[in-house]
Amino acid sequence: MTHRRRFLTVFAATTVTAVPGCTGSTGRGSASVEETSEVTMTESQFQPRNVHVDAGTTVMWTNEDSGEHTVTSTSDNWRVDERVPGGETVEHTFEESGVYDVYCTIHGSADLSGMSMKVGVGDAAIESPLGGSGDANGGGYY
Ligand SMILES: [Cu+2]
Repeated sequence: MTHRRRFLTVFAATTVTAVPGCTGSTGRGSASVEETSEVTMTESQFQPRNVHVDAGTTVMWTNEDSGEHTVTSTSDNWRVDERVPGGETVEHTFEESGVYDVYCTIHGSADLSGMSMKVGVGDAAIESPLGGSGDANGGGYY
């Protein structure tokens, strides 16, 4: 008879975008995917903007600017909204394969324009890497 808590928030990734093959670069140097767990927030942009890590890896975001940024999720597979004051670092461990979209609520937007990035984990490949500063789909500051 109890209907409470029928709709629990799902935090873990339930949809895995598994694409065989490597998380390739498209050939455009500014839109490549880098194998690294270390991301900096520099001049109001994530560097690099597309990273890939193995499942279970802890990704660290270090704010090298003096002003505040945020690490905010905008894909359905996780829920994070963390303030990162200048000089500080936040981290998140990605246990599940998937592509996780991130933006800064101050300098970017949820459509991944402005300050934004993608994290590919495990078997999941980033199919459309975000461009570097100056590209049509990236770099614009808000
Ligand atoms: Cu920011």
